[in-house]
Amino acid sequence: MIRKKILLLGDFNVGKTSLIRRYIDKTFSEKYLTTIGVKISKKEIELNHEIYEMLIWDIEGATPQKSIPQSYYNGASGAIFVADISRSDTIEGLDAHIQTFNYLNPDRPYVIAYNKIDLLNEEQQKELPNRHNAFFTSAKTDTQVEELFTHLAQEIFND
Ligand code: G3D
Ligand code: MG
Repeated sequence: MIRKKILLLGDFNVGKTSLIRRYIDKTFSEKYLTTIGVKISKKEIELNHEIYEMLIWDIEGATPQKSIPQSYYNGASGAIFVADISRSDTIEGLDAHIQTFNYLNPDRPYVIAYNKIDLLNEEQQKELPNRHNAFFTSAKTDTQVEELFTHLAQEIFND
């Protein structure tokens, strides 16, 4: 079985853990690395009649980006960067997260989740940021969550 490590990155409270919970079905298993406050969730995905496994890494609590241990990044095949669409500071914060990841894991695919899309009204939804590989997700209403993870998996496993 081919197994790949995927990181969830983004500011505190944007919905990283909620997206993972929404994506992972009832057969998930999880493991705690309590020493560094990282939770790893496992998810199998079928692509082109093959089963692959994603190990999805998530940091517990409010860890400032500068204090994320290098071991979190080591060996990652891809990443999901999450912002809260209703909080511009978390959108502005994306680039710093992406830069750090690109520096430590050059040329790895990633996707962006502008999460909490359910909080925007119709008017606001017409003026969404336009960015490559971006998805407008809601962990609350289950919007584009499957698509987000599947797109990244395709980029990782189909290369
Ligand atoms: P984090 O892991 O990035 O820190 P969490 O974020 O997944 O812990 O979510 C932070 C808060 O945002 C939680 O609220 C969670 O319920 C809420 N949230 C996550 N995703 C969405 C979403 O798509 N829409 C809405 N409306 N809320 C969301 P609480 O109140 O439990 O702290
Ligand atoms: Mg969390």
